[in-house]
Formats: sequence, C-alpha cells, structure tokens
Amino acid sequence: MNRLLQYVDISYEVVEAIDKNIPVVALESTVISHVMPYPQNLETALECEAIIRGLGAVPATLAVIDGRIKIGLSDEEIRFMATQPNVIKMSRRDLPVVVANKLTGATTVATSILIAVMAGIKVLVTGGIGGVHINAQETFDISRDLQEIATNNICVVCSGGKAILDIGLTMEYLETHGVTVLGYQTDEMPAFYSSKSGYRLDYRLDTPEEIGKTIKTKWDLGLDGGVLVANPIPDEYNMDRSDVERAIEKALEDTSLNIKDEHSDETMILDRYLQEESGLGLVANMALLKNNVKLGTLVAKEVYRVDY
Ligand code: PSU
Ligand code: MN
Repeated sequence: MNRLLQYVDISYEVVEAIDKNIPVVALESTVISHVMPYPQNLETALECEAIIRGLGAVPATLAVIDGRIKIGLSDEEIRFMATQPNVIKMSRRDLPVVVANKLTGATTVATSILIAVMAGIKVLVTGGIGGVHINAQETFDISRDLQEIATNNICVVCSGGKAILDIGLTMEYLETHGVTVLGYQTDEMPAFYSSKSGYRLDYRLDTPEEIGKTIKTKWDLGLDGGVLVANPIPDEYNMDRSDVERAIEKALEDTSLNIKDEHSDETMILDRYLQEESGLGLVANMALLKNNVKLGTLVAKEVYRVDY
C-alpha cells in the first residue's frame, strides 16, 4: 500500500477532475488563515474557487485539518480555516508534526506545492511567494517556498514576491536554482502591490497558450522543477513602488509590530499601513489574488491539454 494515502483526503470534485483530466488549480490557505482578516478572507477564498469553476476547471484549496491532509476543501472547511484562531503556518519542516499530532495548519506556497504534487496537480495560484528577505545576508531569512518551487514540477502563478522581500536577491536565487520565470504581459518583475519593480525579466509571454507550451516543453525536456509566472497587479489597484517602500520602512521601524518575527503577519501589517496611506492595501491584495486565479486557470487549461 502507498503509505502516503493514509494521511490524505481528496475531495470528490478533485478526484473526479483527476479522473477525467479536467484541469485542477491548487490554492494555498495561509492567505485565508494568516494574511487576510475575516470576513474578507472567507469571501476572497470562495470567490477564487468560483472564478476557477466559472472557467471550467476545478479548485483544490489545501490545508491540514486535525491532522488530515485535505486536497479540496468544502465551503465549511474554508470557513473553518478563515475563523480558527490557532492555525499553524506550515512550511516543509512543520508538515509532519502537524499531521502526526492531529493539528490544524494552513499551507504556505512551500507546503501547498508539497501537497499539490501528492495528487499530481500542476498549477498553484498565490498572491505573492516567499523569497529572500531584506538583510538576508545577516538573518539567513530565505523562504522555503523557493526550494519547493525549484524542485517540484509545478507552475506557480503570483504577483511577484510578498512586498517585504529583496526582489533582486530573490531573482538571483531563482536563477541559481533553475526556476524559469515568465512575465505575463510584462517586461518587469512585478512587486506585489506595484506592477513595476525596476528589475527586468528576461522572458515576457503574452498569452496563457505560450506559457502553457513553455511549461510543457520544460518538462518534456526532462528539466524537472518549477516555473514561476509573474502577473502584475491590475492597473486600477497599482501602487507606486516608492509609496510601498515608505510603508515598509515605517513598518520595520515600528518595533512594536515585530514585523521581523517569523510568525508575524507581515502582509497584514503592510496592508494596514497601505490602507491608511492610500486607501488600498487589503483591497489591492484581494484584487491581485483573484487576477492571478484567473490567469492560473487559463494556464492550467493549457498545461492539461493533451493535443499539443
Ligand atoms: N502572500 C502574502 N503574504 C504572505 C504570504 C503570501 O501577501 O504572508 C504567505 C504565503 O503563503 C507564502 C508565505 O508562501 O507567506 C511565505 O512565508 P515565509 O516567508 O515565512 O516562508
Ligand atoms: Mn521566513
């Protein structure tokens, strides 16, 4: 018996999709449990699922609930993840502890990838990936997300890294580990709340079809590992990078926030600052995620096509 199966519950909808080769799009749950406040977290998570279904694919929101690895949450389980206070934010190191001890954990990009590949899911959508943090040369703070993207056959659609990262160092790290980075209709690496970062991307592709073809070619060539699709925030929510940088500086100086603490909700803190500064923040975060879900679903439909 495959020993893995004893830990995993796959929803009926996802099982059926896998069976019929209907594209499945994985969604993380840290954004639900740790990044966005209630009720916006619940609304956004349900809307993301609806967008995927509306485009003819199947969503698989991922989490561990009472030790069970869940691939595809019910609406009630999404509500549970949106309202529970003691959810663990899981990176790779946390997953065995949470499962073995019947705890509840939300998936980051790193654990979403680990769980998605258990079911052969090929596309994951998120708002922003973790990466190399500002001052990482002193703190060693590099997200596990990067290693999981680098070593698993999955396409991750995002709007760049979370706002607080060192974008240049994150891109260097991705290059070293062989991650193919594709800009969707952009020549620049997006910077989460800002569509422009000043860092040029080597590859710009303008259609989901070209992206899907590139991903399939990478895997056909035996080049295992992930592809990162960078999708800029929609224009109407775009914030000036200098305004965001000012907000990050303010947040970092405010020691009462403990923004550097591994378990603090950096993005939620930033959302709050940006909300005060420009009225955006959470609204922008919700908008970019839904925009990524739309693109991720279109890309998934290409990746799952068998007629190339
Ligand atoms: N997007 C955000 N804020 C976040 C995250 C995403 O705007 O906090 C989450 C994602 O789940 C991502 C994780 O995978 O943070 C990375 O956390 P860390 O840097 O601790 O590895
Ligand atoms: Mn970290």
